[in-house]
Parts: sequence; structure tokens; C-alpha cells
Amino acid sequence: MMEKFTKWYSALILITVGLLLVAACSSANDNHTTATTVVTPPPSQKLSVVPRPQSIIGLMKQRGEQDQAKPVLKIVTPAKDAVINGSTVAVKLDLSGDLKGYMPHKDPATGKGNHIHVILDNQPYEAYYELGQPFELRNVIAGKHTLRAFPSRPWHESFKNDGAFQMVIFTVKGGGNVAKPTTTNTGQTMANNNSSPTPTTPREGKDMASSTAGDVDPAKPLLTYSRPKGEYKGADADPIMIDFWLTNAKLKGDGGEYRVRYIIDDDDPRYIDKWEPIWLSGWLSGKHSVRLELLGKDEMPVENGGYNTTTREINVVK
Ligand SMILES: [Cu+2]
Repeated sequence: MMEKFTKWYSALILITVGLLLVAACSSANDNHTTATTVVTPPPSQKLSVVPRPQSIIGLMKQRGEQDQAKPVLKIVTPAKDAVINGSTVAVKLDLSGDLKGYMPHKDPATGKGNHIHVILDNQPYEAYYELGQPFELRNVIAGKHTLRAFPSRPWHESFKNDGAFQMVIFTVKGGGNVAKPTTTNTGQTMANNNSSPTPTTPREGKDMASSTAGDVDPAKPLLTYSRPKGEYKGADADPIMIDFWLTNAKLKGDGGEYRVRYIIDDDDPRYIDKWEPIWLSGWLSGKHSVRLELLGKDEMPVENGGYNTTTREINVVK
């Protein structure tokens, strides 16, 4: 009886010691690994400015003269200083001027085409393709708002001629629920908080995030952030274009005194001194922040309702 117990007891001790040894070895192994393995730092992104991509130059050739167009845009609704009841704001635009064949339209086959960039307050722009029917901004909250719009190309580069850019300030009464969108997934307008009739056909439009206007002075220098925005995949992610609209401000390289500063992630600031798009190559996969700022003669940001310094997050998928 005693012998049996001793045997059993020794076996238990052996197992315990064995387990301890295994534990000791593996922890020694850990130490070993930590001591000799070189910890690889995450690769750092080195962006460089590259020329306009050949793919876009090719597209421009196919488009004939339309990239030399001088489109003139008018915001028909909302009218300047309009007061709108309900949370849906119908946007109607009128396009005229020397169009040279330029006309917004989404090609159903490619999902691409000329379009208008429509910006509520300082939110990311929405693309508006078919000007024949109104575009709806849905769930707009009560308060003062700004709407900015300008024509754009299929690759999202804006037209920069006089008259292409329009801004109106308007007010929404009632407005959308800050917490809940007032529309369904299919874009159908629900009855609550909304005096607009339910559209019978689906319209181009967008549920808006809640925002109100900055205290913008349309007579002062204004930088309107346009691109980059959203997600960039594969070939579209290299290079990525920075593009913006400038009102009441001429850049240094164009004979004026302003500069545009851009900061990607935590990189050192860089500058754009001519009003034209730039293309940046070398993006790594993942999320990046892009900040655009308008600087005055003193190299300090020019204040105008908070719109002249804008930071957006983009996602690069390679
Ligand atoms: Cu666009």
C-alpha cells in the first residue's frame, strides 16, 4: 500500500518537474528570441510628387476639347438665403458657358463620368451626375448651411475657370434627426421630420452627416477641399491626386501671395504654390490623413469659418 503510494507520488513529482522544465525552457527561448531578433519598424511612407499620370493624359485625348471647357455653374436651389422646411434639401444646378461637349453623366457600364462635386458645409463632397433631376441632400439638420458646387471630370479633377464655382448660404428649419437618418436604406424618405413629398423614382442623393455652416465670408479667401477622399484601390491608389478650389486668393506661383500647405499623416508640411492638381506616389496600404490649409502672406492659416484648414482620412488598399 505504502509502496504503491510512493510510486504514484514520485511519478507526480516527475511530471511536475518535467512541466516546470518545459516552462523554463520555453521562457528561456523567449528571452533568447527577444535578445537576438531585430525588431522591424513599420515601413515608413515616402511620398513624391509625380507628373500627371499617362492614363489620364490618354483619357484627355479621347475626350477631345472638353477639358478646355469653361463651364459656368449656377445653384438654382437652394436659393441664396433660402429658408427650407424639413430635412431634405433639393439641389438643382444649371450648367452653361463654353462647354465644348462637357456634360455630367454616369456611364452605366463603367460607373464613371463627368460629374459635379457638391459640398454641404465642410463635409466630403458628393458626386452629382444627372443634372436633369434634382439631387437630394437628406437628413440635413436645422440651422445655417453652406452649399458649394463645381464641375469635375471622371478622375475628379475640378474645372477651375471663373464661374465654375458657386456657393450659397441657406437655412434649414425643422431639419433631420441628429441621431437617426430620416431615410431608409433604399433612399425612400420617411414621414417623420420631413415635409418634402416622397419621391416616386429613386433620386441621386445622400444622407448627410450632421453639420452646420461655418461662419464663412464669401468675399474672403476660401479654400475648398475636394480630393483625395474615401477609398483608393489598386491602380487608383498610385498616384493619388490632391485637388481643391480657390476663391478670392491667388497663389504665389500664380502671381499672388497665398500658399497651400499640405500635411500627410505626421510628415513634414509641403507646399503647393500653383493652383493645379498634384499627384503623390508611394502610398502604403492603410489609413492616412490629408490636411490642406490656405496660408496668407505671413505663412499663417487664413481664417474663414474653419473651412480653410481641412483634414480628411483616406483608406489605401493595395
Ligand atoms: Cu469626383
